[in-house]
Amino acid sequence: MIPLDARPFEFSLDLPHAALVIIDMQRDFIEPGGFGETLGNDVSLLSAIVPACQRVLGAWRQAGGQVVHTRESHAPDLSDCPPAKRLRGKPRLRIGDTGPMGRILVRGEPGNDIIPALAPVAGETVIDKPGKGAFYGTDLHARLQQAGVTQLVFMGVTTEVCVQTSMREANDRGYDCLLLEDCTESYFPAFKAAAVEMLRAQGAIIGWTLESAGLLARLPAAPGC
Ligand code: C5J
Repeated sequence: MIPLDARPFEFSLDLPHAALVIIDMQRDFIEPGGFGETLGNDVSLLSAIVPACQRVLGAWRQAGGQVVHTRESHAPDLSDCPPAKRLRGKPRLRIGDTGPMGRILVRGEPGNDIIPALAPVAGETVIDKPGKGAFYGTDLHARLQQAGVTQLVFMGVTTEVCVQTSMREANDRGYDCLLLEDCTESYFPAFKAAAVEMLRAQGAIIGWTLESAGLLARLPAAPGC
């Protein structure tokens, strides 16, 4: 066990039984012209966390840890996108419409890819999820159980939407969840701050939080170290 000085109290990282879960670090959310921007958001806020996410991903891989990437995405015929999701609000482009990076949030389109800086490598799990949560409509829970995973370390975007939803789903399924505070971001800084507070409140009711430096200082340099 690796003791981490997390909040609201110590998190004992069991590296062989932990997975790093990177939520939706996709071009559609992080680059201009994607879904995030069509909703009226300033996407530059999100790209600021990429270097911190890269450092953690690199160290986690070096330590031999398991990695899961998620993509919020829909089938080309949008059969997994309920009208309540597609028609909500007044974005410039809706899910399935064609934008500068291809069809918005559609699998296989350039905008739906994970950003090159955090691209998955062979052996890592990639989950396409039609909802906000990583467990809804996916086989993630079965895959994690198969791999003996009991702890999840979260990074990604956006904090109060897909990250928080996924953490809550994971908590209800019995996983211990740790959120890396400087490796998650929202288009709304106040929402990020509130989400981080509420997740760890009441004795880690949903999970723990930690700045990534606290994890990087403790990860072994190579598997088994
Ligand atoms: C949103 C996400 N914000 N990945 N998706 O629609 O948080």
